Amino acid sequence: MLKPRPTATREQIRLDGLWRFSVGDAFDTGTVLEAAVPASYNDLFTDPAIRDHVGWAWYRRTVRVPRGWAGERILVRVEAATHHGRVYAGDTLVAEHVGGYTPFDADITDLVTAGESFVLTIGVNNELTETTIPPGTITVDQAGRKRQQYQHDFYNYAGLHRSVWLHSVPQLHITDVDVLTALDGTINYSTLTSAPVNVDVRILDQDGAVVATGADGIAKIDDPILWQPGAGYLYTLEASIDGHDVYGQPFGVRTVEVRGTDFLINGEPFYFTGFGKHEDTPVRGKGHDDAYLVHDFQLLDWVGANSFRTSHYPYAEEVLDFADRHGIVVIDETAAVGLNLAIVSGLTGAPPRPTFSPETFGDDTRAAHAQAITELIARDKNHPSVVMWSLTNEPASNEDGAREYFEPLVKLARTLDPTRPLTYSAVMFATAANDRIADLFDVLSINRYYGWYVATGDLATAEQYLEGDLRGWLQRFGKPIMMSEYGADTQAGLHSVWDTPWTEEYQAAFLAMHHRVFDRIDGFVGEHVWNFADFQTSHGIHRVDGNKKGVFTRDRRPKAAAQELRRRWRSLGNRK
Ligand code: GCB
Repeated sequence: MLKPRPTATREQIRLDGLWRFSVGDAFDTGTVLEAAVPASYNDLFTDPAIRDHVGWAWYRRTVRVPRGWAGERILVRVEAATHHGRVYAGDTLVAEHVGGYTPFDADITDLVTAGESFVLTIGVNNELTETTIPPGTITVDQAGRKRQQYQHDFYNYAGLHRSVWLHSVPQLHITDVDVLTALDGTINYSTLTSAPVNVDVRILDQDGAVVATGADGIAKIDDPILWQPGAGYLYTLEASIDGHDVYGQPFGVRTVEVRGTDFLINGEPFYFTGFGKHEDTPVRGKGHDDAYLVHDFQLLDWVGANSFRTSHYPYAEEVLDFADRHGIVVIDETAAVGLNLAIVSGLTGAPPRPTFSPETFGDDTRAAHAQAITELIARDKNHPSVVMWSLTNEPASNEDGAREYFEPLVKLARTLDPTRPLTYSAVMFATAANDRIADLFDVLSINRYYGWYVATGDLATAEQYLEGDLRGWLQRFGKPIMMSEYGADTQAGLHSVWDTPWTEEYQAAFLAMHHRVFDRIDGFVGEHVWNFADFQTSHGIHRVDGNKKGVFTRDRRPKAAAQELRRRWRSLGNRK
C-alpha cells in the first residue's frame, strides 16, 4: 500500500478541516454539527450521547476535483477510520474497510468528473466485537442504549483519526515497492504495477543526486551512508514507468538481526531505551497532530530515549516518517490488544471463559488478526525505523489454545517479512513456566508491574520478584529479553518522603529499582517504560481521569521520574 506522494505524475489534496457531522444509522442532513478532521469526535462535543455513542458516525463535505485530473484515476485515501469505515461518493458506497489504524483507498474515478464537485461522505463505526481487532463486547443497558466493553486500557476513541486525501494516479501506475538493503550498499528491490510493464529504477541520495541505477531487482550504492539509531539517513528509490508514472520511496540502508541474546542493528548490539506510547492528547483524542508529533520527539530526545513501541496499534504514517528521518527506533505493533479474558480494562480477575475457543476468540478473530498483520506489514515494510513487529500485546499466552491460535500468525508474519524479528508483550499471568508461545518469537518482551499491582509500595519485595521472573524467561528460552512495560501511576504534584504509591518520588524510585535489576542481567536488550505520557481510559475505580503512568503528564510536563530516566539514558546511549 503506497503512501500517496506528490510526484511529476501524481497529485493530491488534503481534505482535513471541518466536516459536517452526525451520529446515528445514517447521515442526518439537518445536522448543525461540524467535526474536526483529523480528530476523535468523542471529546469535541459536550453532549455525552456523542461521547459515549456506540455505532455509526458520519462525516460529510463537498470536494472539488481539480480540472487537470481528467483521464487520471481518482481516489480517496482514508488513513484511519476507527474502527470500520465506509466511503460514499454521492449516494454510492465505494469502499468499506475494517481495522481502525490502517489506511484504505476508495477509487471514485467512475463517479466524479474533473473540474466538478461531489459530496463525499465517510461513515465510521466504533463497535468492537469478538471478531474485531482489537476485540470487545457490546451490551445493551436497561435504557436500551448500546454499551461497549473491552479488555484494553485506553479509551475507545473513534472517528477520522488521520488525514483524508483526494489523490490521483495515472491509469498505468506503480502499485507497490519493496526495498531490502545490505550493509555493503546492495539493494534488492521489487515493484508491482497495475499492468505488466517495464519499471526503471534509480537510487537518489538525500541531496537528490543519482547514486545507483537498478537492473533485474538489484542496485548497488557504493560506500552507502547507513541509517543508524540517532542518525536517520534516507535514500529514495525512484521507480518509473516511462511516459506514465514516477514514484519515490524513501528507505534507509540498515540491517536488523537477532543473534544469541543480542539485538543487532547494522551488526552492532543495540539496547532499547524509551517508552510504550499512545496516540492520545486532550480534545483531539487519537487524532494525529503534527505539533504533538514534533514535541513528543523533542521530549524523547531530551530524556535520552532512542526508541518506542507503537502500543497498542499502528501509529500515523507521519510518526514513522519522522522516526525514519530522525533515527528513532520503532517496535511496530498491531492493534491486537485484549486477547485475554482474564483482564478487564487493566484489572485482573479469574477468566470467566477460556480466551481461545470457538465461542470466544476463534477462527474469525484469527482471520481478522491475520488481516491486521498483513496490512501493518504492507504499510510499514519500507520504514528503516521499524526494527521489529509486535504481533500482540498481553495475549493469554498461558492458556489452552494460545499456541494453536498464534502459530499460523507467526508463520504469516515471517512470510510477509522474513527480515525483521518478531515479538509480543507477555502479560503478568504468562510466566516462564506456563507461557506456550515464546519459543515461536525472536525477542522476549515482558510487561510487569512489581511494586505496583503486585507488592504495591514494597520495592524490596518487588525487586526480588522481578529478578527471579526475568531470569526464569532467559533460562528457559535463551533469547534476548527486554522489558516492554514497567510503570507506576503517579499524580503529578503529589510528594512524599516515604515509598508512597502515586507520588512522584515513588515513580522515580520504582524505575530506579528496575534499572538495578536490568543491569544485573546479561542478555537484557532494553527498557520501555509504561508510559510516555498520561492517557485517557474507560471509567474504572483504578483510573483517575485516565491512566497516570506517564513520565510526562497528558499535556507533556515532566514528572520527577523524567529526570531519573534522563540521567540514566543519556549516559547509556544505544548500548549497555
Ligand atoms: C498493561 C497493558 C497496558 C496498560 C498497563 C496498565 O499491562 O499492556 O495497556 O495500560 O498495563 O497501566 O495497567
